[in-house]
Amino acid sequence: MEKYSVRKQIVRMQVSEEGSRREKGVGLIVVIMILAFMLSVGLVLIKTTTTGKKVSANIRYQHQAFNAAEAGFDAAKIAIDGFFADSTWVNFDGLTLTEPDNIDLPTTDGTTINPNYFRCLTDIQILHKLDANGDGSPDYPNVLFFKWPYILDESGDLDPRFTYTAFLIDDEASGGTPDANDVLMVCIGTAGTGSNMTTSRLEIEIAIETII
Ligand SMILES: [Ca+2]
Ligand SMILES: [Ca+2]
Repeated sequence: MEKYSVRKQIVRMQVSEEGSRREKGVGLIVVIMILAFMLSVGLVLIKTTTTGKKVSANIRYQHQAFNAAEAGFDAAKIAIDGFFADSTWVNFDGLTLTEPDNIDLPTTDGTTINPNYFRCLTDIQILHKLDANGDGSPDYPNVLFFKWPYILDESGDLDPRFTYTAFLIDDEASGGTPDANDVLMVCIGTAGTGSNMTTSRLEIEIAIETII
């Protein structure tokens, strides 16, 4: 009997030892789970913070590109006002962009969509098309401004990241009665360079106002 009871005790001890080992195991798993949870929360936080930064940087670039397009409109309007003031221009006839590849025509033959129509192209595609040889100057006439920098950086030099491009498009190129006294002004603003470039486009109808 005694022998049996001792054995039983030993068995109990073993059981309780196993129990405490299991508790330790559970504790460890809980700790690991908490750590994993904290780690995942940390990862989510880091991801959210980085994404947030990216989004705010994108919004900032969008604003800067839009500001650049607006600056392009202001500069082009001042230049055109000057051309009319000194009679260099009398109307918009022959001063709109037609090259390359009939960029002002929505269709190639009246029915087939022209893939080179400026509204079928992204801003970056238009900029590349206008300067295919990449020397920084437009390869075609009738571009009022091409990638024109206008903001000074910290050292007082023009910052190449912020530019505007402006040209005129015949607003009746797609049809309608030609009117040389009105035209569509297209302004493309850029912020950033290379693959980090953000662009913005403005299309504004302008007309000659006769002051009597
Ligand atoms: Ca060029
Ligand atoms: Ca017109």
